[in-house]
Amino acid sequence: MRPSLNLRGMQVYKDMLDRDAQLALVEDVRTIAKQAPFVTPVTPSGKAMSVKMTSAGRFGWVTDGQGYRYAQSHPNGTPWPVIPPSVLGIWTTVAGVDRPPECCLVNYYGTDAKMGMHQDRDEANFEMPVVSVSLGDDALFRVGHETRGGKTESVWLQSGDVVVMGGQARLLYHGIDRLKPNSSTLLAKGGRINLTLRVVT
Ligand code: MD6
Ligand code: FE
Repeated sequence: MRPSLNLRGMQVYKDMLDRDAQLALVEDVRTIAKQAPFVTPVTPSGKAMSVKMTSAGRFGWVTDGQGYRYAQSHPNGTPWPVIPPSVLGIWTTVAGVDRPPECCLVNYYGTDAKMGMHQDRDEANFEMPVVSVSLGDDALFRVGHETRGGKTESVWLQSGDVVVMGGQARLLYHGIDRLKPNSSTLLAKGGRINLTLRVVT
């Protein structure tokens, strides 16, 4: 499979997942959230983030008074659910590496949610890419440089799109500026789900 678009080295596979595959993933997310409910993360400065988060896999992403980190259990004490086979299949198709993902972070964006510009740099091996899957409403994805600031480029990510952030692009700053409300009928209550897959160790 070839990416349909390259944004500063980020490979974007437009429309990789058809409607049935997207609906199956939403069901998988519901199953994950039953065991590991969504929580509102709090930044180290004490602000609530606008997205809600949960995880699957050996590691999940948690925030607490000490900041952000990977943890082997949900804040409620239970281990994270396993990463669904459907999600592992996406990784195998596009990641191009011989290790499976150890974390599937699940972000839910309500209509007004966004994510500030950030780097994904809490993993041990930057030769391992990050793969992201978009479900639901369109989202404006902005990509910059390895340091903050400078000229940026943006693309609207749509339901079924998959992004691979690897190689030279692995440490680029990126974020979600805003959603386009009601642009998708996938989620009955609207909003967007983003899955990000990572090798952590
Ligand atoms: C999002 N994505 O699409 C936020 N990170 O909601 C990310 O932060 C991201 O899309 C690493 C690699 C790809 C991504
Ligand atoms: Fe990210």
